[in-house]
Amino acid sequence: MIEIQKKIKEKAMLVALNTKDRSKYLVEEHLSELEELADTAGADTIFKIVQSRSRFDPAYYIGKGKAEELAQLVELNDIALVIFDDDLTSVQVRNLERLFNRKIIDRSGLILDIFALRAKTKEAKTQVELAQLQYMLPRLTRAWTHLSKQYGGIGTKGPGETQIETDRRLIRNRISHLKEQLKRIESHRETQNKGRQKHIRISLAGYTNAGKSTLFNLLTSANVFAEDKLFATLDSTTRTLELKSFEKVLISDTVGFIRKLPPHLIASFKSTLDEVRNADIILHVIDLSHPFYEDHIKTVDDTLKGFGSNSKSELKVFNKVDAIDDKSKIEYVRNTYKNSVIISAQKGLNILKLIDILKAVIENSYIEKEISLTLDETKLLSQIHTLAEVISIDYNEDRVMLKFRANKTNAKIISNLVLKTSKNQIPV
Ligand SMILES: Nc1nc2c(ncn2[C@@H]2O[C@H](COP(=O)(O)OP(=O)(O)OP(=O)(O)O)[C@@H](O)[C@H]2O)c(=O)[nH]1
Ligand SMILES: [Mg+2]
Repeated sequence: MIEIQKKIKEKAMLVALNTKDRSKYLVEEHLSELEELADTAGADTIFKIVQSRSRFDPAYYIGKGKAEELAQLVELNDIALVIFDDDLTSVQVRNLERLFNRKIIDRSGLILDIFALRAKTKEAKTQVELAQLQYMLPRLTRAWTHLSKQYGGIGTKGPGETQIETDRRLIRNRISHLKEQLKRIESHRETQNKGRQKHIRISLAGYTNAGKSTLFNLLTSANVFAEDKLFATLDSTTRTLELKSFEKVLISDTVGFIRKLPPHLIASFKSTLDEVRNADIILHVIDLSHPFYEDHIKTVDDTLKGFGSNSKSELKVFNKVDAIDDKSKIEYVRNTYKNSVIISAQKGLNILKLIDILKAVIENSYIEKEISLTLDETKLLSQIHTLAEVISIDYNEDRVMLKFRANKTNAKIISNLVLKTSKNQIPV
């Protein structure tokens, strides 16, 4: 994490491959996204290099001749780090480091650095450190083999290897320590969430920089940090959304996604992403002004699927319409994405429509039920209160009539609870 401080204003060269299965246009777009990432991490991009090649080179990622040519360019221009758009194998990193004699970073490494730079809370810091160490572990050989080869003549090979083993052991210990810590944070969060079970939960999700935090602030008058940089938000913040006729609706803003998000990162951000995973409704925010917004939608959909989101419904929110001149783009979105709304969070355009649609979706997610309990079964009442909004309770002589409103999952849980306690008939 200290690394990043040093990287500020470092000159960088970005390298990508245009292999047979990729279009030139897409490779260039990926490279400009990599430039944004580099900028967020504090690096100055001096060169962007694309090599056309039928496939990756197993030893150098790009061709060896090209690598040698670039190494000279790096030397001549005082470039401090070389960033590759795809993830490199440890062999490639080692070979490239030797050839360039510079820091070699791949896309995952860069994203991890940005997360480390952005992490503010203890939870986010722990999550990032865990992901960083897991990423580092298999790559640990590089520096030491590099050094032991370099100084091989004076017999440092043995101590070098011992050092790797020591480092590996230390890292493994730290990883288990961090995992323990995260478990504790997670169980604390679960306790916190218990009180929230009965409320409808909405989660904002989307590609990084789509405008999630801006929309969140607008809807809740919160003050979440929003910025035109990638990964401004790493934690989740939950607030109440005031909607007339609903007791309480909770809305959360959380970390954004990007293509090729390192799997370690997704795994260690599990508890943060649980907000999204367990939401009743996902508001999928999309930056409509981005030329590749449809690729972004696909990345987000795949990422959500990838970590097993079990949200019941999703509404696509096309944001930044104020930055669109092309009317046909808006028309296209209207015709293609049925379950969607087009807004500007920054200019407050179409927000009332968004709220109306949201109310309808919420209405759909809630179920109202009436059940009759024997006096003995009233011991379930406190549990029911945590799972549902109780609308009314009428005490008769030997029975209690209970009217409640809950999301579909909780309504089912309550039905099962009552069934388990007795052979009560539940009117549907
Ligand atoms: N033109 C325009 N810009 C917007 C709009 N909404 C947000 N932005 C800008 O887009 C940038 C990113 O906004 P954020 O709200 O930080 O985006 P985010 O999705 O929370 O981003 P991360 O937390 O980094 O994933 C900021 O510079 C916002 O001012 C909009 O409706 N129109
Ligand atoms: Mg944000």
